[in-house]
Amino acid sequence: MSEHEQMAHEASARIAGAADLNALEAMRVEYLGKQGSISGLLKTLGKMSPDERQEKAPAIQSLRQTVADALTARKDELEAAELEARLATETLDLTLPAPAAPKGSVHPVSQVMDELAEIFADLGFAVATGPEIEDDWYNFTALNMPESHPARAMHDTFYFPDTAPKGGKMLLRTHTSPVQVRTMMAEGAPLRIIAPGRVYRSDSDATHTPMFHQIEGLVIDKGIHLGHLKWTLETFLKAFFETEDIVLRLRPSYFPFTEPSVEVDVGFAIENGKRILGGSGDEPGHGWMELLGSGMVNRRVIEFAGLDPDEWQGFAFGVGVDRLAMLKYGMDDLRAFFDGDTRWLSHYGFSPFDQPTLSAGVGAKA
Ligand code: 2NM
Repeated sequence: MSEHEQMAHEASARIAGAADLNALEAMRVEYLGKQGSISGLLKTLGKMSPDERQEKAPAIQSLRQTVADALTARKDELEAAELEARLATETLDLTLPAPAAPKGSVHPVSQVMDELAEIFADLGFAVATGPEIEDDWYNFTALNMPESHPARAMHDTFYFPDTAPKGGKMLLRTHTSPVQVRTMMAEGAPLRIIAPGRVYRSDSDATHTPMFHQIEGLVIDKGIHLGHLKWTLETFLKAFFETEDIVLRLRPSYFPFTEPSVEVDVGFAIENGKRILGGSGDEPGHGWMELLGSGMVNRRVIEFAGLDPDEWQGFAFGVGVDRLAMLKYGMDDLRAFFDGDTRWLSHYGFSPFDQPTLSAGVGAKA
């Protein structure tokens, strides 16, 4: 065996036994680096005569090639072994639950608004909307509350400095009734609408927030009377609370926009200290809870809206959406509705995927 074959043999054996990639790199530098022993041999070729070089070069080139091949082969082996080791230790447990993705929920007010829209749609009511910044005339005058009317003071109105086109100041609507006036004027009669939305009154405590939600309903047709009002409210409340056991009490009241006006109470019982809707409020241990206001639309309002009150009659009602949500879903502090606390929302919020079964619907329990 020649001197170079001997060197190739020894180097190959050492390289094949390199313990890791660091040891292998040290060997590459030792043989093939700038100062390496094989590099040194290659440099001697430059100083030789052409004849001598022709004779010695093949053996040195062959040595360099053998060592380079050995280095590559061992490097592949060590890298494969390293990958094997990582695959063996860095396992992923695919049976672990995935981290929960944050998800939104439907606010109870939105949920109840949707439920109400669905129930009234079953009864043939369309949804009407209008501006929250209103003209004094639509919010008050057209609803039979002239400038000096004491009911205006009861509304704790937020006014803007701007003068309204029809006189008075611009304001934040105190109820959604101006939507009903606007719809009567735009569409005429007959009419069956609900007007849901935000309303504003300067008032704030545990049961009042300066912004709250209301739904008002309006039916204008020929020969409409209190019986239609009572049936409609009874049917709506039974569908909303998903029980046939709803007893109403209609009490005479006063609103400037209705005549006669009736306040509607619903009977409740007390179970484990909690009010449960159902039954007559006159039973021992029962009571009546005021739920909404309503009445036959005042003929002056029908006139203001441009219709002939001798031809068209109607009933109307108004109810607080936030209050309905509290009653149906057992929430006790109105202010929490508008704090935007995501813990409260994730506790009381609704899944958007439940929308097809919003409520039992009208007549579902009959
Ligand atoms: C209520 C009570 C009674 C009402 C009246 C009207 C309109 F525009 F048709 F005249 N809309 N809503 C009404 C009637 C509202 O809320 C307690």
